Amino acid sequence: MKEKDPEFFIQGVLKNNRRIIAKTITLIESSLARDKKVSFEIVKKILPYSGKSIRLGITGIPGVGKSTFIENLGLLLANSGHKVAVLAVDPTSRKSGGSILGDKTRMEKLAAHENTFIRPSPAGKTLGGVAAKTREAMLVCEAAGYDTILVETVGVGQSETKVSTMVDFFLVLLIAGAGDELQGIKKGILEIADALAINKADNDNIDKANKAKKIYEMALHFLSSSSSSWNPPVVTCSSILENGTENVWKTVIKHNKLMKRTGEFDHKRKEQAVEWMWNLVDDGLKKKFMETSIVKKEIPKISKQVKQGLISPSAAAEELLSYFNYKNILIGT
Ligand SMILES: Nc1nc2c(ncn2[C@@H]2O[C@H](COP(=O)(O)OP(=O)(O)OP(=O)(O)O)[C@@H](O)[C@H]2O)c(=O)[nH]1
Ligand SMILES: [Mg+2]
Repeated sequence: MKEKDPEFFIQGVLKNNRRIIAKTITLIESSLARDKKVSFEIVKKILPYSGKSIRLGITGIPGVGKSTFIENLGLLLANSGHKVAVLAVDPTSRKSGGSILGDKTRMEKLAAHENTFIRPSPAGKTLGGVAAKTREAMLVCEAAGYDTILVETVGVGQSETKVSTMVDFFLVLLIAGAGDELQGIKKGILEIADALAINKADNDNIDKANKAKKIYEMALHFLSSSSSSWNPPVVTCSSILENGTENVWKTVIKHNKLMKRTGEFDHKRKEQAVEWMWNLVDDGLKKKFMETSIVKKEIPKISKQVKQGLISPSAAAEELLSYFNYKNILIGT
C-alpha cells in the first residue's frame, strides 16, 4: 500500500477540515509501523501551531454528569465564539460498547455546532493506548484552531491521573449524596483537582449540593494544594440548566489568568512535556520487554510461582529483568 502523505493531513488540519482532523487522529491512534512514521512527521510539523488553548480535564464517577456538563459548557463557549474540541478517554468498555454511542447522543447539540469537534475514544483499548494518543490528538485539535480542549475521563482506574498530567485545569465533578460524601472518592483525586464542582445542583437538589459543597471544602482544607497561589475551590453547578456551568468556566479563566501571571502556566506545560516523554519511554521499554522472547516464555511460569508463594515478587522481577538487558533493546529480540 502506498504510504500516506503527511502534507495531506497537515494541510487539512491547519484548514480546520473536520473530516481530515478525524482521519489524522485515527492515523495517530494506529499502531502500524508505517502509520507511526507518518504520524510522527505530522505531529512534528503541527507542533509549532499547537499549544494556544486552554486544556480542561473533566473527571468523575460514571453517571456524575460529565458528558452532560461538557455539552452544557461546550455550547456556552461555542455560542460565544470559542472553538471547542472534546476528547473522551474511556479505557474501559464498561457499557458493552454502548458508551461511545451514548455519549454521542448526549452531546448531540454540541456535535452539530459548527464551532466544535467531538472525538469519542475507541472502546476496548488499553489505558496506555488511548491516553497515550490523547495528548497528540489534543495537539492536532489546537493546530486546527480549537482554543478550548475538553477531555472527559471516567474517574475510575488510572486514566484520570494520566489526563491530569496533560491539562492546564483538572476538574473533578461530584454529586451530592446522603451524608456519605467522601465515600468512594479517592483522596488522590482530590489532591490533583484544581476545582471540585458539585453537579446536579438544580430543582430539589440544591440544598443537598450546598451541604456537599461545605463538606468538600472542609476536606480540601486538610489537603495541601499543588500550587502555592491557588486554593482549589468547591463550586456547585447544573448541566441541565442553560448556562448552569458558567461559574465553573469563570473559575477556569480566573485560574488561567493567575497561572499565567505567576509563570506557573508555562512552567507546568514544560514539566508536562518532559513527563510525557518519560511516559512514552516507560511504555516503550515495557513493550520491548514484553516482546522479548525469553521474557514472554518465562512470564507465565514465574507469575505462577509468585502466585503460589514459591518466590517473592521482588525475586521474580529481578529474574525477569535479568533476561532483558541492553543488548535486547539494541537488537530488539
Ligand atoms: N438533574 C440533573 N441531571 C443531570 C445533570 N447532569 C447530568 N444529569 C443526568 O445524569 C445522567 C448521567 O449523565 P452523563 O452526562 O451521561 O454522565 P457521565 O458522567 O458522562 O457518565 P459516564 O459517561 O457513563 O461516565 C443523565 O441521565 C443526565 O441527564 C444535572 O446537572 N442535573
Ligand atoms: Mg459520559
